[in-house]
Amino acid sequence: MPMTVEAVPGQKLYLVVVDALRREIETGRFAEAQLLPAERVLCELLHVSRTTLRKAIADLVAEGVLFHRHGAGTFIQRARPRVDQPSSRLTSFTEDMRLRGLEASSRELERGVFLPTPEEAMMLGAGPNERVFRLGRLRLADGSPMAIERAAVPLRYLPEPDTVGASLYAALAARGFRPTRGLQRLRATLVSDGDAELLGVAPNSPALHIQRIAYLADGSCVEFTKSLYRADAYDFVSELALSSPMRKARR
Ligand code: 16G
Repeated sequence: MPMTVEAVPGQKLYLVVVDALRREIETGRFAEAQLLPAERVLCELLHVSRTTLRKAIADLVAEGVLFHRHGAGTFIQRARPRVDQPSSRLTSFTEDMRLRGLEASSRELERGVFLPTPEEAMMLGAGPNERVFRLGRLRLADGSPMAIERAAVPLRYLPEPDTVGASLYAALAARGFRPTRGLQRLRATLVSDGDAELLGVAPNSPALHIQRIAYLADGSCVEFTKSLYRADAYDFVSELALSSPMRKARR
């Protein structure tokens, strides 16, 4: 199917290419591969120069329609699941996605046993020589990147870290250490170049930085996790109620 583009006088050609590519993507032209054809092929198809094509692609990357994967090419961002997440429930990513009918998966970025960083030791209440299991993952829902999570768990709760499978909470539960209470701190941030590439967003896109400290029923700290959630993928929803002293005061 030809895709020749033409700019009317006064119109920038690369913007016409942006519209043409967006239209083709929306109608599912490249849907099967999710990979944009090579520059050379697109230039021939559209009868435009590489410079024009690159400018158009850069615009679509900034918009979040396309993303570059280093060494692999330019990909089409699939329609992203958007998730409402109640901020008061201590659930795991796997459970959250399952509840929404989405399939959770992960790409491991780091897995190993380390001496804790000063921050981890402080947050986990671990001694400086107590080793921690560290697990860094890109979390996906139905194949779309949602978040980067970097978790640290004192090794005493997971002495065989190699046995941790798809769900960290399932592994903790299997040993009787499923956290029962958590504290979460959430703030807005902008993603760095490296994290942007993993999340499939433009560098400096907005994101939610979340820090979770999770405890066992006896009050000991079992998890310290720092996460970076795509701002366009997650809405954190809080239920609000008048606190009891205020309720009494109103009677
Ligand atoms: C959630 C938690 C994260 C926890 C993970 C376990 C937030 C912000 N974070 O993503 O702290 O480590 O679940 O998920 O909700 P998993 O059991 O699927 O590995």
